[in-house]
Amino acid sequence: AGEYDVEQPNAERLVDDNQLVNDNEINTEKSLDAEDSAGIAPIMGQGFVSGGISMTYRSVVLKKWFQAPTVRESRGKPGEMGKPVKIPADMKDLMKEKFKENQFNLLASDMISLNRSLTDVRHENCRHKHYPSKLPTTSIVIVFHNEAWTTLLRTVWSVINRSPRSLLKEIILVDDASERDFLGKQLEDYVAKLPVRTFVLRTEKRSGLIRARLLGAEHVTGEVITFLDAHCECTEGWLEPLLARIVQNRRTVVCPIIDVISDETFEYITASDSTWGGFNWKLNFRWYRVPQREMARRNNDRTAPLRTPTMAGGLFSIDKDYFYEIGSYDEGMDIWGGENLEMSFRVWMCGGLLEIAPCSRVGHVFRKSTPYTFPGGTTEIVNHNNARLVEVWLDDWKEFYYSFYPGARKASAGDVSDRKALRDRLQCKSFRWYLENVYPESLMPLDYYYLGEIRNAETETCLDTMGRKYNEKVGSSYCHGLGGNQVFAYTKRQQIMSDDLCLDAASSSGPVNMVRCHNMGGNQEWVYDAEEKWIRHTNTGQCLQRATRDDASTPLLRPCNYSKGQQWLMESKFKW
Ligand code: UD2
Ligand code: MN
Repeated sequence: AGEYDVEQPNAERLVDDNQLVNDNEINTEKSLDAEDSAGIAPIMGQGFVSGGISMTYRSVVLKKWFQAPTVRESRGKPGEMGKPVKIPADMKDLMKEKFKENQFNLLASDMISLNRSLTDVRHENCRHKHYPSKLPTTSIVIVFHNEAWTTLLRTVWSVINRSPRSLLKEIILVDDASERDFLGKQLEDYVAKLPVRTFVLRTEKRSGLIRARLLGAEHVTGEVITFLDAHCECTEGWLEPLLARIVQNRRTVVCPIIDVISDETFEYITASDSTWGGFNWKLNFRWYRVPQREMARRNNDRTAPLRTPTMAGGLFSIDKDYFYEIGSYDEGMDIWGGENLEMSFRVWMCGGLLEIAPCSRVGHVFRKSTPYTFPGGTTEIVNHNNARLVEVWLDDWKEFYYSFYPGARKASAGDVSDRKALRDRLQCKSFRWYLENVYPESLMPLDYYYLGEIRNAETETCLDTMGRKYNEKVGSSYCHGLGGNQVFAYTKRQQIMSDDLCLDAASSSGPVNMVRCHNMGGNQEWVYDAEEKWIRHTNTGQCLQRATRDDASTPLLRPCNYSKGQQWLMESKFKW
């Protein structure tokens, strides 16, 4: 029955400073069944989103540990085994000050060893899996702009400490015009001494993460490119499950499960293994619960690779040649945003596969807001990237994006002819094909009669979600023609929907609520009579009527009576 947004992030678990969480019992179900969106779109004001070393690797890892310059300091340091760091009361001011530098608790990060230990958070059955003996080599590409020293180097050390050396070709750091001294020569000198070949590339001017990754990719000598953000921690056995999928099929793009490193305490918190990537009308990436049909396809094996409609974007492996065959990245995209959905649609529509390998787990520091500048304006840049994405890949469904978010029409996509030519050359399938075959649970309905405002003939007001949330009454207000809360789709399934909300009436006398769309008809089924202009609720046989004077902004159900207050016009300025 459709998909459900994953409730509330992990914040609750971290609130009580004095509470000692028993971290050896990491429960995949409970701890982060969470992450509304795993921190994606931090800038749009959207809510975002064990036992140590396993036997097989113990000797290898110990050896690596002795090569680490910080190993002697790591024992007894805060944060070991992924535990939260507690900042002493007299350091709270300093903590707040340092938080601003990167929008995470830098003081905490600086207290933790670069080599900190983590629990083995994998599902029990992952530990005994056999992978092909001949896996491809990979190069790790990490791009950063003004990253903190300790998060960057902890990312690097976690790769070195937890990847089989034979598979690790090199680590490529791409400095995207950072303005911090320590990321200059000091960084180069440091990485020169690492036990794995590591080097720093630098963009000439600020290029944004997309073009920075393209620069990194050019220098890859491994067979597979693995991208990571600069504030990650890889856990035991993270790499093999990614590479193994590419051996199976070189057109597979594979992501780990992205666990959460708390931006407040740096605690390592496991994420749910039953979420996949989706997106809403505004093209924000979101985590949703994996639908039953995909669970069934995997024979309910929680360790089997999971096909996901979209990826978060930062952490994935891809065959190097395939990366270029499939069109690498859109060079016309700036700074941040959009490239993850662009690549997701492209991979699926052009013959590839996008998966999450649940036995691969990598932590990432999700931030609530962005620490760096967006030269040219945050909204402008994200809208520009999204415009490129929708113009090339979304076909007719781009209207959901533009209607819902009319401000985005002002953004210029620039010249997308190369990307359209790529789509032709690769003979990619349509967005309809994607919705039908990859993502039938999408919030963008496959077939719909109407998309736009719904205006009452008598009051001239429009149905309006009023920005309310789930299970609240639908409202109506002055028709502003600005989309957003006043845009509804009337779908072939006879839903009246706005993003993930559907008009829903549970009884003939009760209110008309906005409820998470379940795609099963029932209380969410409405018949629009284009003659009478009625919106008739199938289950109760009643008609939607304008708000009364007592409750001025809440339309309700009443017996159908041919009054003007029951006439609703679906004929807005929007294209449909
Ligand atoms: C998520 C992705 C991120 C990217 C982004 C959409 C994860 C965990 N993260 O956002 O990889 O796909 O969505 O674009 O899936 N950076 C630069 N130059 C810039 C801006 C950023 O090099 O101009 C670096 C930055 O230092 C970081 C990486 O790019 O290492 C990703 O940026 P982020 O961490 O701010 O993005 P995040 O995790 O919010
Ligand atoms: Mn990140």
